[in-house]
Amino acid sequence: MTFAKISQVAHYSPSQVISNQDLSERMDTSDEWIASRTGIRKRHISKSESTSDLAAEVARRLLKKSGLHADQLDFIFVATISPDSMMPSTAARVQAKIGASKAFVFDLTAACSGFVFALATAEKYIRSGQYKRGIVIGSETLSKVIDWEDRTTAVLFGDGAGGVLLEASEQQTFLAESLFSDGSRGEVLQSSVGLSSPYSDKEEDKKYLSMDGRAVFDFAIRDVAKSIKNTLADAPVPVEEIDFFLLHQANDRILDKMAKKIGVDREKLPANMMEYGNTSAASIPILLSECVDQELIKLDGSQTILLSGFGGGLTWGSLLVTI
Ligand code: 4VN
Repeated sequence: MTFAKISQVAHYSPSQVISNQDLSERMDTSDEWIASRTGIRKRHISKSESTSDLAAEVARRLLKKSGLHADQLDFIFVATISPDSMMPSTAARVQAKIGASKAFVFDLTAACSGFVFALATAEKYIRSGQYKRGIVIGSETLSKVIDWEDRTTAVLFGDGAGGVLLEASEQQTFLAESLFSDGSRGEVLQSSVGLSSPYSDKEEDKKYLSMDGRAVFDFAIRDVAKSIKNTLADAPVPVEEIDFFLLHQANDRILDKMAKKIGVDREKLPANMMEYGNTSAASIPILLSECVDQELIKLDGSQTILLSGFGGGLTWGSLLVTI
């Protein structure tokens, strides 16, 4: 039997940092308001790099750390809701930038669950036995889809990218998976492609990302917390033996509530939204890579972690993996 394992992690974020204080000079908000309600203190915002530039840097870092050449990759999947273009895909741009000539590549759109959905997808390709090695990246330049006049959303989001190298393994490391979507509630969090035709009588799409914060908040603490609880109840590993719960970095108060609801110590839910804001599909792999940099996570096969994404679509899902 062939299984898949996460063998390397990396992240990259643009160097320009915008603080809450900086934002308060542009819109009616304050560091106190943003930090106390969300935990966010700053965010990295790209000056000139695109989503594929950030993702390509993550790919280069993954290759460097693992001593591999780009032509040894069988696939590249990029999860994003802020692609450079619809065609070519962001993944195709990454392929060209790093010279991964043997890979097949595509983007996957599942908002803040994108990385978890893409990793679950990649794991199946490897487990099929047909592909040995690939990279899965979450990358976003949300700064380009945000309405910088709207203080209810502009303060929440940021740019960045993270990813993993996934390789064939004899050991089973993906222990549990549960993925969900509810398109009927999709409008509570939307970002359009913004195109129209002179022959269409359809109302023009909203230009920017918009969110019904209350509805998304309730969804997170109700539906997502419940699904994580169910996943844990069915998992082959007792909750106490799970080392870390890496949840989508949307809001620190939500992480407090989730920890209580799922019955785990808040110390087991690391957070970095204070530094990056909400980077949608990139938030979980950036957090994972930072945990490895800080040696909380060792990449030696000795730990078990839960990855859980939730957001636009609506989409939500969790993966329990040995790492
Ligand atoms: C998951 C969540 C959020 C989210 C929802 C609401 C929210 C983040 C509303 C109340 C406001 C503070 C901010 Cl839970 C977003 C995504 C999208 O990635 C996913 N913040 N807030 C307040 O007034 O306190």
